[in-house]
Amino acid sequence: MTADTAIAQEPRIVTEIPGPRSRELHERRQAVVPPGVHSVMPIYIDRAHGSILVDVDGNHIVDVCGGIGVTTIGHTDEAVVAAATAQLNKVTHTLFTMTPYEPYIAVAEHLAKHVPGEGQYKTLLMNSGAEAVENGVKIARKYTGRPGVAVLEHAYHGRTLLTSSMNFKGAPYAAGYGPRVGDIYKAPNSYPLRDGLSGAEAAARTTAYLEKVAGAEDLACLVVEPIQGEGGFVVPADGYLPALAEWCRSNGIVFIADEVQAGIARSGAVFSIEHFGVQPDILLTAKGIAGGLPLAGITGRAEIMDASQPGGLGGTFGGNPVSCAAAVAVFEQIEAQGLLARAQHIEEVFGSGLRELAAQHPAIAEVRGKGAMLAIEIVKPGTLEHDPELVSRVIERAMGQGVLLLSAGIYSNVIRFLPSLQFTDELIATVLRVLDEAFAAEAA
Ligand code: PLZ
Repeated sequence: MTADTAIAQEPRIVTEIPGPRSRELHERRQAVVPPGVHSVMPIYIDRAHGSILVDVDGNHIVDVCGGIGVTTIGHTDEAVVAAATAQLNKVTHTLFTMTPYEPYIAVAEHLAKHVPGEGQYKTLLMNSGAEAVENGVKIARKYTGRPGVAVLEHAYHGRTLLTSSMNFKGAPYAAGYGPRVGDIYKAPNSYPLRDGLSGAEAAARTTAYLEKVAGAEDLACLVVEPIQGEGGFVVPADGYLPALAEWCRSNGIVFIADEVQAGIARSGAVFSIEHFGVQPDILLTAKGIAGGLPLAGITGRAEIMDASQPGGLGGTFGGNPVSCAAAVAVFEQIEAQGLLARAQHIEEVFGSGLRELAAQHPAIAEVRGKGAMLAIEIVKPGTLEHDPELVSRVIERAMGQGVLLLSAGIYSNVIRFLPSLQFTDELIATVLRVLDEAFAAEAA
């Protein structure tokens, strides 16, 4: 079996949405899958290629979500499928901490090459974004000998017990699963649309808060998404991240960039932190790194990574050979397919189209983001009041036209766009037209 490259890269709706087969599967699922595992769109997918999902009813859906920023390179990219298939046929598992293999090293080399910073960088591989965050915190604690974990308001870091305690949004992620993990401090972030602060002012507010509430000398790390993902694609004001990094450096705090959503070419740079001129001590990757297979990286300065004792780090599936082979292909394809330029092109075309929409529809308060990580924040016109109902109605209308969109933001007040880097100008035009019609219909 090879990838279904024949899938036409356009929307095609042939049944009601969800269609009869999706509804049947959804019914079947109720008996065996708990409701805590909620699916935003109960449309069951059969196959996919490039930027198109084909559901079990034969509907072609334009994927502007990419499994939340995972299929950055596109669904079933041929090079990724070939590399993973070849590895699958060679060896699928040995456990790197038992009897290791080369692809793990190759991924670590790619990460070390791309992470912005001088000196030696080393990588631990795990399976998921949350595990990357968990291990980043462990490693920082071991290195500093301190307990405290600083995070920012509006942040999202995962669903394990530690990471769900780090998320800004307690409900639904941590509610009912307590006691929550202690020694986590949630400091104000930079949110230019809403706080009106310069980067320096916002950073001073963040660090003053942490010095008062946590005490800098108690902090092992500050974990920051350079561009917040679930929080609503919040791009911090210029100078904010460099000021935080400098403050961390002068206080012996490990600066951890959570690049799980923004990383791996999505933002138009391999890592989104590059846009801000910051060299992180530890950089976390997952999602897009292996083109859809589970893999996560914790890449840090050698001195920090080397502080952990042999046996302190790892896990059965961490750095699975098939995932590693896929990740190597992803890194190779970033260059071979000019994916950074593709992301920049998407920012230009999609971004300017969204700004045109914002000029016509007063519910769009702001267009923001970088590369193929773009968003619009939705408000009641003339105010900064959130309008999550409008967000969900626009998303529903788009789905009816075969365009899969996703919300973001603490108040579900943002529509985010995470197209693959294969997203064509025609598809961008389709999404813009569908949005334009949806906002016009809602305003009528
Ligand atoms: N850090 C910045 O965006 C995952 C959540 C999907 P995992 N975000 C999408 C869902 O509904 O569970 C994320 C992230 C950032 C960490 C994570 C966690 O990554 O691979 O989901 O564990």
